Amino acid sequence: MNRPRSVKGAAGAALVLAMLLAALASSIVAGLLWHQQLWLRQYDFQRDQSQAQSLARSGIDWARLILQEDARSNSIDHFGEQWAIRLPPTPLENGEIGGEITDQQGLFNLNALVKGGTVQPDVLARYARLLALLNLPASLGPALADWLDADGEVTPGGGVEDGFYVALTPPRLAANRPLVTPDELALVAGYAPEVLARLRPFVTALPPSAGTAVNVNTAPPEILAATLDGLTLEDANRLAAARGNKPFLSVADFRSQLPSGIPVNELALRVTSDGFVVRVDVRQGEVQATGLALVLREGGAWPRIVWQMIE
Ligand SMILES: [Ca+2]
Ligand SMILES: [Ca+2]
Repeated sequence: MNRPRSVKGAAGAALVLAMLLAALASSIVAGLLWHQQLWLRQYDFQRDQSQAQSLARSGIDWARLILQEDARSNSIDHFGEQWAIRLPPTPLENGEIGGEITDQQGLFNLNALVKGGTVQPDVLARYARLLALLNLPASLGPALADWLDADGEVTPGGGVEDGFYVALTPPRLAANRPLVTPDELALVAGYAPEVLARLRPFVTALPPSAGTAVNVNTAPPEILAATLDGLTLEDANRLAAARGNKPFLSVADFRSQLPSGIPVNELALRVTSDGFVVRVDVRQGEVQATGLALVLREGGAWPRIVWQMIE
């Protein structure tokens, strides 16, 4: 017996509606589950991220403690000390932590080129020797001096002031203040990426309070040769190799091992370090965090953080 057409149509519509409702219900459930999973994943991510960042901060404080203990227990600084030992990635709950403390006092302090707003000719001469040793253009010295100094007068030999920078796209002005990090060199005339790559291992940006003298126990041979006019790179290499077994105990000790006839400015040399860069790498779950800080030892005080980045 045939059912009336309308009843048949109604049953068909009901079936389609039921199927639609089932499909909607399952997509709502799937959506809810997906949202819940997303929420849980976001929760995990945020928890891991905040843990990783707080571990990076703790790592920097731990490095400060190592540096303070070192200052208490001895009066020279060299690569044979505890602070100089790199911590390889070390497992901890839900991740790992590693890091290193890098001496900055053996490097050329770019900010020393200018003191009280005025270019220091002796420091500029040291920088010129470093640039020559690295086969970099001599004009980089005056260009940086003008970037740092307070006046608007162009330093001879390649200096440029605001007139050069305002003509750039986008225009800018010379900073006329010390660098916070050497990365700012990228803004200075002539400091192209390939120049920075060559220069970066030898330079730092310490605040004026860290002084301008370099630690002869940690300075790369190029810095020793640049600091002491007349010292060849070959002699500097020999001095650097010798200190590996026996660090210099004093500037006089270092001086006694120099070839004869090298004029020594004792104010440019030291056997201690105040400035250090601390780097801490942390992983928590799938989240990575890095802590980076410039730390300064000042007397026996708790080492000061000059700047810090956690990301
Ligand atoms: Ca020490
Ligand atoms: Ca100037």
